[in-house]
Parts: sequence; structure tokens; C-alpha cells
Amino acid sequence: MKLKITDIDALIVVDVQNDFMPGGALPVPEGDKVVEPLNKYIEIFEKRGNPVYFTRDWHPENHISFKGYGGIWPPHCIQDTEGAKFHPDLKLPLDNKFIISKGTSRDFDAYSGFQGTILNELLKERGIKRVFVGGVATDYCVKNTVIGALNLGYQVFVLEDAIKGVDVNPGDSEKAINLMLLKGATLTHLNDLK
Ligand code: VGL
Ligand code: ZN
Repeated sequence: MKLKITDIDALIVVDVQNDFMPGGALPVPEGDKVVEPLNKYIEIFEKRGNPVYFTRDWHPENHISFKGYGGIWPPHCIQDTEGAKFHPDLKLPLDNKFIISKGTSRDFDAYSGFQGTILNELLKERGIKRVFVGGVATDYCVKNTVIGALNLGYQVFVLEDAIKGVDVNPGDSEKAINLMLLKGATLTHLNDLK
């Protein structure tokens, strides 16, 4: 399938942060493999002047999603730490770049980049109708961001060659992909874009 990127398109890069990479606090197996393909998508969108949104998990140190504070996850992506920084090789363009922090207050978690953020307003302001989503983790923040976008009426393309999942239970990522498709998302690859 060939897709032409136009003014109604935006790229959303989900949570490509050190703590989600191998060796990090909440590692996604092969999470670092999304960086190279994402950089190619970023270049395509940036060259055309299309906006690129980078979501990040940005938790206080006593966040409710953490073990010991009522949650299931090891502490991760604590505000202003190394682990919360974007992967060093991720190309953060100077122009058309927007950082969306989520899960920022102690008592709320957010798997979706739309939850508790102004991402929807930013997209609407620019007349964006279609979003292309990649990053980590397929079975958590990618899934919830994609479904959030679908529920808000966006057409959503999932970058199949630029996502990786945690798979706490084997098959979680596959299930997540099937659910995103069922809800109306489309799988896309680098060579589909022209
Ligand atoms: C995520 C678990 C906890 C994610 C964030 O980015 O997918 N997963 N916090
Ligand atoms: Zn988190």
C-alpha cells in the first residue's frame, strides 16, 4: 500500500526513553531496535514540515504505578533522571518537535499520550486528521495511544517496523496489534510511505 504524506499527517513517537531500553529499569526486549526505523520516519515528516510529537513517561518518584505505591511496575522514568531521557540516538528535530509528558502527577497513570495532556488540542490546532504511531511498548503505551487517537476520531497508522512490546504474558503484543486493527487502525511500513 502506498501512502502519500500530506498536511493532515503527524507522527507520534511513544516513550523512546532509556528506562524502556535493554538495561533500563523497565526494559522492553529489543526496545532499542525501534530507534533506527523511527529516525527514518522522523526525517520524512520533518523534511515535509509535518509535526512530530514525542511522548514520554514522566513520573514523580512515588508514582502510583510503582511497586510499593500500589502499582505493578518497577520505578521507571522518574522526572529529570537519566532513565527518563530519550534514547541518545533518537533524532529529536529542532523544528516541528513537541514533547508530551504523561503520568506526571503521583495519583494518576497514563498509558495513552492523550490522557491528561494537550496532545489532542495540539493536533486539532494544526488540522491533523491522521496520525502515525511508533515506539514502545506495543502492549501498553503504543496500544493505548493508538486506541485513544481512534476514539478521538483520527485515522491511525501503526508503524509495524518501529514498535516493540514488553510481553509480560507471552502474546500480549500480538493481542495488542489485533485489538488496534479491530478498532480500525492500519499497519504501515517504511516502504509504504512516499
Ligand atoms: C509503559 C509500563 C509502564 C509504556 C509505561 O510506555 O508502555 N509501560 N509505564
Ligand atoms: Zn510508566
